Amino acid sequence: MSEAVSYEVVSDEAGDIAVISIDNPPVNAASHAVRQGLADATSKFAEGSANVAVLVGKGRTFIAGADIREFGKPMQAPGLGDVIDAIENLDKPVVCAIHGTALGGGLETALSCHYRVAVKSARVGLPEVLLGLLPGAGGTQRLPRLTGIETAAEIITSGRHVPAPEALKLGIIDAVDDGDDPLTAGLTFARRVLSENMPVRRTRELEEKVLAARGNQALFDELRAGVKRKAKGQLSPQLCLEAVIASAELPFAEGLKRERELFMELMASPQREALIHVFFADRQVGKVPELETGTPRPLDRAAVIGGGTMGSGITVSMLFAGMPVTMIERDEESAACGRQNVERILDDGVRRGKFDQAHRDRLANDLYSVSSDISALADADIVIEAAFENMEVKKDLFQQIDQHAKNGAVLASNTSYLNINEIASVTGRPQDVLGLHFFSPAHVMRLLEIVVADRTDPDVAATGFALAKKLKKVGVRAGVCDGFIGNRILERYLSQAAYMVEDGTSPYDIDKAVLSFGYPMGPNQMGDLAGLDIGYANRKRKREEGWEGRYAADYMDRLAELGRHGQKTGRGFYIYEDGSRVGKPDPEVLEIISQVRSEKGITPVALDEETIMRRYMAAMINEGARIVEEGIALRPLDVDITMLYGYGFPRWRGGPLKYADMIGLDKVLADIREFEKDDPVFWKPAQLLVDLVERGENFDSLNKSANR
Ligand code: 3H9
Repeated sequence: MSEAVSYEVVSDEAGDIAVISIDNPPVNAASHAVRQGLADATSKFAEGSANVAVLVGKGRTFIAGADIREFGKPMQAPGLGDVIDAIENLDKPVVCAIHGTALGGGLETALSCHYRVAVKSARVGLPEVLLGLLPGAGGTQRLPRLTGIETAAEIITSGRHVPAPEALKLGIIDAVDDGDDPLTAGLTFARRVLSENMPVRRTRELEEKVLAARGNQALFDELRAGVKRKAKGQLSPQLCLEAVIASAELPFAEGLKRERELFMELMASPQREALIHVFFADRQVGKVPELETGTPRPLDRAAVIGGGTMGSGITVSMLFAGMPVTMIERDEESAACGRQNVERILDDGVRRGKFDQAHRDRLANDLYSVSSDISALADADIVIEAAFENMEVKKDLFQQIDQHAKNGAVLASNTSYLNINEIASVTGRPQDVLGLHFFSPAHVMRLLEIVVADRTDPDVAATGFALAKKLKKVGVRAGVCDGFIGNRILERYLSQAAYMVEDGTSPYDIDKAVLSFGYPMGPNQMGDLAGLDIGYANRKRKREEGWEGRYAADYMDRLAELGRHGQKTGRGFYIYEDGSRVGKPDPEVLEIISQVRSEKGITPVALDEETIMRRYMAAMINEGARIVEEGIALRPLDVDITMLYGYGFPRWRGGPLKYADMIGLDKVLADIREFEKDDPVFWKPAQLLVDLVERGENFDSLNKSANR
């Protein structure tokens, strides 16, 4: 028996009960040792005296799935499918006792047992789709036999975790135990099996629900259309559904074969590689040096300065986390506006059914208060300034905050571009200052850039990460520079998009290319949503500050000057009729752009979709590389996570630097060198990119060496 699985027999009044325990911390993943141990335990039980077995996990969870770290390496026998078959084929019943989570291969193992009991807090699911895979050990064939194909399709294509009480209703498990000890729950159920002489019940033999759907093409087509709509270019949801449909259309053994073929297809796909990169990057991004040396400070009360869009969104995200927040505005009128903004978001939550009126009132009245007196921040553990994006305004506010904040309070600025060192320098406590860059709408968007300035104390940085966790956000560590990680990269690819338009490509073709790459919207649609007047104001500021480089936004200035500010004015790059959020292309915009081109003497050359994306991505990757090279991002994976959670980069492409690795850094560099011939200022290759190509390494080698 392997060390990861133990086998013992408990003699009970009801008879002998075998207990098979899995012990493979942290999450009992079904790695080789577990599979071997289960295979051995199954044989032992088959030959032994016990009449029933309980399969249970030790530690915090039942099996959380196959061991993802083994993917891509040669598979060591026995495979999980073989172990699962052996359990199901037994002639004596096995009861699976679930706590924590039974996910992926974990639930598949549970489905091969003859009965399933779970503690109340347990959750089950087949989340392989989120890794670009499908359940490859019989899950797509067994789950529909318990729930019917529509429910199985929903669970498998979404990957959601199903809470135990719902799993009971859906027929996935047989009982929910009131206690919290899975072994006790399993033994209680096993005694029932013995006393009631409950038979071996094999999931694969339960045919009724799948036969009910056999040949129902209309249902299959409807399911296919639904999945295609949601999948947006992602392959795994579509193949998950095909495997589920096979459970209705084919006998069990053939269905399993079909599942295996589709599983192998996904295993070989770049989407699987990208999504597994994201799975590990999600878990690595929070591992930063300050969390090793620093200790988070308390986060019991917060103050937010500013009640505009950002201030109210930040306030609401803290209210959602149960934190009392005092919002501070400069006068009574602005304070009233701030309250209105917060209440509008809360009311919207009630309207959408996210919470009820009583909860809304508790957040608005008990946890939230607003004041026009800055000294009201005196008892806050953390103060977040979310005022107008202007250095002088911020410096003035930080001087005032410094006067009133209590000792040890964390002082944060929600600036999206400005220098945190400069802001910190006006206080007598620069060690307590950091940047917390939220993304709009702040109560929805999951990204939080945690900007660690030169003198930020590790405890303060650690508090930023603790806040991210509390708000259920993804904290990414960033260094100080104009735009930090995300906006600095954004500026580069938006500029590139503007250059392409000025040189002859239609803005609508750019949006189309970016959409078909997998983004939810293109850069010009995004401009319309954000407001073209905002970019216009920023460009004005930059020009006043002596901005250099090729200027390609004349046509955008022209649009803004014509009052085409985007969705809010019904016209921007697109026309929005009758308040619609879906814009239509406007020939007048193409006219304006072509006018600007001829004034500048540009002979337009329109690029095809592939070239558009090569340029767009190369701009993003080159700047990402520079950001890593300068230490603004700790690792390439921090750049990936930033672009995934804050800027709509398609998750199944892994983030820009993983994408670069997958197409090959030598190819990206060759593209940049080619573009450099026409525009050497914009396209200077990042030194890190050049070095990695020379060394035959890639961004992931840097991730790995940083995480060692
Ligand atoms: C599958 O099953 C395929 C089969 O259908 C077919 C086979 C033929 N493997 O998330 P946490 C690590 S595909 C290896 O921070 P939590 C994780 O990296 C699998 N490692 O904890 C982390 O390591 P570190 C389908 C894994 O409490 C540590 O465990 N299953 C695996 O917040 C703690 O993880 C899934 O997709 C794994 N399967 O959440 C479930 N899982 O400390 C994936 C975790 O070094 N797992 N690790 O950073 C999860 O969703 C969450 O981990 C879970 C716990 C909810 C279980």
